[in-house]
Amino acid sequence: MDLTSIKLQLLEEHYLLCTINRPKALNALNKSVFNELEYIFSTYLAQHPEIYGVIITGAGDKAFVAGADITEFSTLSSDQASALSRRGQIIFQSIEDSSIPVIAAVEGFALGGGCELAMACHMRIASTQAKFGQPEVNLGLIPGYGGTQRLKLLVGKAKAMELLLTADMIDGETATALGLANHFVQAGETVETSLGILKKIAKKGPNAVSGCIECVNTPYGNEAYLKEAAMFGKGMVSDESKEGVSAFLEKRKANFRA
Ligand code: CO8
Repeated sequence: MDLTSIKLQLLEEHYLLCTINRPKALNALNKSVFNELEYIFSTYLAQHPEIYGVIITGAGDKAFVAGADITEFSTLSSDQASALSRRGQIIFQSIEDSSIPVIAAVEGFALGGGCELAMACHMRIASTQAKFGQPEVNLGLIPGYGGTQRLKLLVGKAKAMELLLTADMIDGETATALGLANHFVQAGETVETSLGILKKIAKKGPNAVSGCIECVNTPYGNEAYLKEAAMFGKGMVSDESKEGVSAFLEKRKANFRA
């Protein structure tokens, strides 16, 4: 697939930098961006096992992503809007369910669908330029790409309610204090910080990493505990854990990707 709205760049051979590349529209999520995100997370990554982790960022210095593309809204029927919302939810779910880690490097605005995209990633790195918010109520709308659910999980019900109802924008430092972002860094340093985290994770057991992602993503409850126990058992007899345990006993570093 020829990509026109997302730029792909391989960093240090194993890390995919995906740059949403519509800076004139503050990287707003139009149909083309969604088609390309769908392709990357459903097809491209499956064809490239040499990729150990993904960073999503926005082109230019003004925005990560300033939301869904509002210019596509005016002609939508109710059914079409619901269908687009559901499609976006499914594509974002494929990011959240990715078996390799995905980090959002947020410089500038992460608003509406942009904040929702960042929240679908496994972690978020915010710079001094970052601004997060769910401004949909300003448009007489609600979030449609999972924002009401993921924001509540990340910052708790009370703060999520406040951010959703007031449409207040918060800076990167506040987002980090609330748990919406993992780290707060200087402007221009989010990709480098994300890469450092991905490189650290790449040294761990890849199946253990994907197992953690899957278990954390399973809604709290008995089913999640059962899944954790089953995956723990499977892991115990895997080559990966044999290497990890042997390395510990032999006082050497584990090499999971030999
Ligand atoms: N969609 C389309 N174009 C946008 C968007 C957007 N979300 N955000 C900014 N742009 C465009 C502007 O129209 C402008 O274009 P032009 O130069 O052609 O006039 C350009 O980007 C630069 O923007 P501004 O001139 O407005 O820049 P400012 O620095 O003055 O303001 C803001 C920056 C505060 C980010 C401002 O642009 C803004 O408020 N943008 C809209 C933010 C917003 O409301 N986002 C939420 C959108 S709704 C959503 O995401 C719902 C998701 C669920 C959808 C469900 C399925 C349909």
